[in-house]
Amino acid sequence: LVRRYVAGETLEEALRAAEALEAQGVHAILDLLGEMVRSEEEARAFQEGILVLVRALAEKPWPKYVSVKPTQLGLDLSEGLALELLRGILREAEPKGVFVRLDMEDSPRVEATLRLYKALREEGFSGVGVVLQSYLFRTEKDLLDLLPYRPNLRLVKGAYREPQEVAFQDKRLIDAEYLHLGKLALREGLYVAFATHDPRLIAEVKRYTEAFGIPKTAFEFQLLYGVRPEAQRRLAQEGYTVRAYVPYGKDWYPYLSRRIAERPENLLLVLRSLLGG
Ligand code: FMN
Repeated sequence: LVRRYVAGETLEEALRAAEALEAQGVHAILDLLGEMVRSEEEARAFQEGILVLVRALAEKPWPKYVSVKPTQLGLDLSEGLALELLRGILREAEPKGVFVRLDMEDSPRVEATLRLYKALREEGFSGVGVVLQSYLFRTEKDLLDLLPYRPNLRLVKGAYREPQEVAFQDKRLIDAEYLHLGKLALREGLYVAFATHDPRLIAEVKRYTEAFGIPKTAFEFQLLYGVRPEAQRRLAQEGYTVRAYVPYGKDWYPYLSRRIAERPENLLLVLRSLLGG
């Protein structure tokens, strides 16, 4: 079911997918699917699931990396709860060398997510990163505000449907802003994860970094599991660090809905897999 985009329902299946990626020189970002929880118990259960993941990864010889969503850890119930649960994850992850990426969700949650990131850094955690979205008008200012934290940054276009009051709607503007923000971050010396499948943007990042002598160790590419797998392998063969975002778990519906909204052709693939193709 939906196997192209989701590694499976269990941690074991996700670890097998990660192992297969490793064999191709691509590293995994493991993501226990879940978001927008409505009770503290659910948030705590997700924290426990993420801790199980962190402990399993600690045993692996590969680069260890997870993504978590603030609303999976109760952000909509209370920012304090999300901070407490994140802190608990970082206390285990950091000593085990597991990097924790705070995914960025929709625009009403951006401000609080940035506060969580800054609070964790101010508490002394360093193995945590943030995401910025080029479709939001506010993002350049957010990037400038984050500079003193020297963030490990993931740059994306943005996956949520946002109103025209807060976000660019035109793909050309979103792309132009993406490159503008990415180049600004690189010039500032930040480590940037360029998370996109867009061949034009990937080519421009390669061109820009080559032209300015920015080494391949100063940035990386990230793509989603099942999307352009051949490009993932090729980039890795070219000597770039490449990570694939590997979602697993039972809560796949919102994740797949966003993938279908991005590329309506994806619906066909999903229907085909539901029909047992
Ligand atoms: N979108 C978000 O809004 N927040 C995220 O945290 C986020 N993380 C992503 C991580 C990876 C590895 C990738 C590849 C994408 C992520 N996205 C995220 C989705 C992008 O915003 C975008 O919707 C998707 O990549 C399709 O656009 P593309 O043409 O750049 O590939």
